[in-house]
Amino acid sequence: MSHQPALATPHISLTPGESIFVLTGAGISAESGIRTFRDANGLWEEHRVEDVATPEGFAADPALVWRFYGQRRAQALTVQPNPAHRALAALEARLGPERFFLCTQNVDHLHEAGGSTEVLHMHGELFRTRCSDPRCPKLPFHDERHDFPTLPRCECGALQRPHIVWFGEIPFEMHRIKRRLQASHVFVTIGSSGAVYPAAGFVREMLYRRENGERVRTVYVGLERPENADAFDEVRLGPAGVLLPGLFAVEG
Ligand code: BV8
Repeated sequence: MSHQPALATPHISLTPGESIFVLTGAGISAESGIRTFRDANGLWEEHRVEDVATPEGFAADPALVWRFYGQRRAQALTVQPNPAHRALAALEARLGPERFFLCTQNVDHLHEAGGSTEVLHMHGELFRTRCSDPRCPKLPFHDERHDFPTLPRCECGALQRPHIVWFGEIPFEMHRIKRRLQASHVFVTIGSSGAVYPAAGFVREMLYRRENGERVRTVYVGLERPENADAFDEVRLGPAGVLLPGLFAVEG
């Protein structure tokens, strides 16, 4: 396993027929001005993210949780995608949906704003709201409200909640994620500390495939070594907005 970022080959090359699974975290939006969790932790009303981003936190103080998400909506409305988002959109356009799969842990809209057309938000989306009652038939809807003088309620009478996967809840579309993990040749994580599961465990699925004799490659791209660095073939250190443009070389 080469961890020599300075000696890493210049490109991540994709030969004809090879497919890629890209997992992104808060680090890819950092250069757009969106706080990562590592620096957001404890900044939100002196609460840890794990405290306000849980069903228990919402049940205990829904007004605090709506303030937390309202602040993030307001901030996200002021930012633009950065060259890293655009580089992934260009790669998607070059490879097409069969060979390129983008799964993000981020709840912001910057991948779409940067031109990505198929984005799997495994932890939900900041600009969508849903009814907190799982029995209510009303579907999640686009919502840019960020100031809540009174708690928002569904027509059914139940509180509305952010359409976000909180700690202790099951991420969305895990079956589709697993299928693409099983089918991809190259796995790249961009800007994630590797602290949150199951996302931080995806790279190990690739290692299991290699132990079964499959030829797979894994690369981490980010500012610092992630907690799961040892599971990657390569760790490339640097800002995503600088490293991503020109990182991929598609052959044929
Ligand atoms: C689940 C929505 C069961 C909220 C989020 C004990 C041990 C292990 C696991 C657990 C445990 N106890 C509980 C668990 C499970 C728990 C978990 O992992 N907890 C952690 C805290 C220990 N996980 C869950 O509860 C998940 N659900 O497990 O259900 C299950 C699962 C599968 C199947 C069946 C049952 C649900 C987790 C989802 C929680 N919701 N987001 C919101 O956004 O408000 S997670 C949230 O935190 C983000 O979405 C993101 O995923 C995560 C933060 O991670 P990162 O994205 O990595 O961000 P971070 O700030 O940490 O790192 C940024 C990185 O970027 C850094 O490395 C930095 O160096 C780098 N960077 C900075 N600038 C740049 C850069 N890189 C490049 N360029 C730059 N410019």
